[in-house]
Amino acid sequence: MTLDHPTLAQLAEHVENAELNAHDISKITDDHPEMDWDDAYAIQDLIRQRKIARGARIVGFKAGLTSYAKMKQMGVDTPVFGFLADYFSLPDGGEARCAELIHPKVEPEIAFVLKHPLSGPGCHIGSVLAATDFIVPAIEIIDSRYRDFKFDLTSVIADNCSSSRFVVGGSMTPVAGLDLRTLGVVLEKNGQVAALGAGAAVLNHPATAVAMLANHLGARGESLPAGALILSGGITEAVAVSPGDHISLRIQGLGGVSIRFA
Ligand code: 0L1
Ligand code: MG
Repeated sequence: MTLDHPTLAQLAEHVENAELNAHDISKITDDHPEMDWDDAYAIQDLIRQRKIARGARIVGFKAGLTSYAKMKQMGVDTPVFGFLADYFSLPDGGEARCAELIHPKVEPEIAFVLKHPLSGPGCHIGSVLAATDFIVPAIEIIDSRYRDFKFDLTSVIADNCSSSRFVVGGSMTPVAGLDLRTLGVVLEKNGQVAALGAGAAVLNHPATAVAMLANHLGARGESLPAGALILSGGITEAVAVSPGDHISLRIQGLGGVSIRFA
């Protein structure tokens, strides 16, 4: 930890205001190059507390940078983690308002809903599958608050890992008997295939990302509660969207989900 509390609080306000007012900012490490991971998660925690103090509910968590390609690109060997507030959630087939966002991109993901709490350390794929109630297809809308999506790792963690909006499909699938690694994923933009993938693109198995999230929270004295929704990570590269775009996702055996950008 390198920053004092007033600086962390000022940075949390600065980054959250960029989100709430949909304006971009330069990455915060430009002014605080000494910032470390603990500072970054402390800023993210302060943003979470600011939202809770204003009456928002935390409905879940997410793992980001979960593909080996993206981790290599960022020079890290672990994913990053963020939280999901209630107002991030959009209805299936509904509308995302671009005026509320800066430069949104979409990612196809498998979302887990837990029936039992999960706490690390020591969480593994087996614990995650045993604690999972069902999975649903999900489109995550990421929107870095940093100009041109240019950031380093600590800046992006402080910015709640670019979390912005998400939409989940309504077909609940139990995990028993499913091989999540081989589920095929088709993401379409305006009726054209925009990206293709399979579940194994996320850390070889999407439940690994959930286990790592539980272990990350456990190290900080937190856990994943029953009922939490967890976005396990982008299965393909993120696809940029603009007003007028229609995005639909189909995941083999899990059904589909869609969103329009207005
Ligand atoms: O959900 C994600 O994988 C995003 C993590 C943060 C990095 C980015 O904005 O691409
Ligand atoms: Mg994501």
